[in-house]
Amino acid sequence: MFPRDFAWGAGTAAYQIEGGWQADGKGPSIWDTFCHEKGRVFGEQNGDEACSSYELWEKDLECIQQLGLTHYRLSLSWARLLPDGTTRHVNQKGVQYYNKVIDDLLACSVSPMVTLYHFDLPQALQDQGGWKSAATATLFDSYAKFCFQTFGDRVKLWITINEPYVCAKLGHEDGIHAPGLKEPGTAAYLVGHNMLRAHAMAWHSYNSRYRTQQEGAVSLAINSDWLEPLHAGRTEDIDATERLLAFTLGWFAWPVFVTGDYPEVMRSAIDAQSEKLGCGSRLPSFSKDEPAVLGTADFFALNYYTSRKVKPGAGCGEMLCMKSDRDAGEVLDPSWPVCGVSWLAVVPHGLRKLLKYIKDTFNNPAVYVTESGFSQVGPLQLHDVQRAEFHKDTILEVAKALQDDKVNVRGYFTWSLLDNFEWADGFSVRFGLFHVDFTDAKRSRTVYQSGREYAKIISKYKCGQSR
Ligand code: PNW
Repeated sequence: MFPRDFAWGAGTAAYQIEGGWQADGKGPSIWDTFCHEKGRVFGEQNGDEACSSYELWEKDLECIQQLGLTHYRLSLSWARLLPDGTTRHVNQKGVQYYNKVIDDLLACSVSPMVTLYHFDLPQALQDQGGWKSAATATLFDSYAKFCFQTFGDRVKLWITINEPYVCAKLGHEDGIHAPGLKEPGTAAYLVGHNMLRAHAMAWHSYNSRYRTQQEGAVSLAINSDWLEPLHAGRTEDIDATERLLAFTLGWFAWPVFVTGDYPEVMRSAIDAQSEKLGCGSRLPSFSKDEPAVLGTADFFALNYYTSRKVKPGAGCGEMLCMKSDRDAGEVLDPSWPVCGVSWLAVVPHGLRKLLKYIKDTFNNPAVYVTESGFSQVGPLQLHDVQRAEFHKDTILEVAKALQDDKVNVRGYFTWSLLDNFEWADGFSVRFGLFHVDFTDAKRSRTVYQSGREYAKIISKYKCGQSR
């Protein structure tokens, strides 16, 4: 059912697991700052220590081996490597840490997939305007080149930026993620634009300087729900679905995979609303003098969690905000069970549909599912049968996408290897295949039933039944 070289992975992100927020010369990031402000995160929690993976990497490696993963997705902390965000000062302790992680993985025949940016901008760069500033894209490119140069002899799968949509919207429109800015209808479009520019510059740097020697692949990870009209035959619902898709997946995938520019539906909706409000268009344009954004992905990296039904409305009226621009309301189908966090309806078959859509819309790219997960809240259940079922069902949908729809799926990464710091939800939401005891100084890791089941699936398909 699965090709011999299919990637069986699990993922984590630096801020969510590492801790050691001030260890060995690391600079502060926007998540350090955000969590240390009152009222930002559930229970005033923070990632100061998290899973202590900066100290306990060997324990993570044991978990990875226990699952039999072929791939491990991790992110690098920009501020651990470059404390002030620039290459003027390199923190060698940070370089040593990631060198060890990468070398240990390879020694165990596990391939690293490395994300350069998973939400944690160095605070020093936020102080100069952060992602709203065009200069941050150039500094990201320098950081990316530094990483390709330092680790690219061994890392062959790169993600530049994880979920630019979440960074832009949750961080700059809603203010519920770092840097906690609430500038509806304006900042998120600017941030998304600079992230696309940053990604494109880094891809071009890899392409022209490192690709021939290192022979790796570079992309950005795009999160998307599967969306369907609330009423299949109703024009308004179909149009609303198209708009919402343009404002989420399309926002980042259209420029990179289709036209080099934002979806027409997105631009015209923003322009129309801008005219009503009497302000200029708030969606920036790509400059012809800069490296093209079209064609800057060697594969499609998809983070999939859930599905939605869509109808018009749910804006904030005449107010300036993204919701008014996109004029689309999301509805949960009552037949979909919700697991843990309120936004996560369990819809494995949505992934198959989304994969088919990606194949048809983006010219049949190689696809990695770089995140897929199921959360647990409330009392700890190590025997997490539902999560085990979820991964089994979801992997079955990937198999159908491969076999029946001929989607070029190359890998599946569960989110997450470990229970970790779940952003604004702190430690109250658990996504791990291993439970982490945050009351224990040793942060002991215990496999969940879902981890055992995932290991069984991997051992059944790995190297075994090739196509
Ligand atoms: C992703 N939402 O983020 C991230 O890549 C992970 O770091 C995170 O742990 C995982 O999903 C689970 O949440 C999201 O509120 C954060 O819709 C928030 C949302 C979606 C994705």
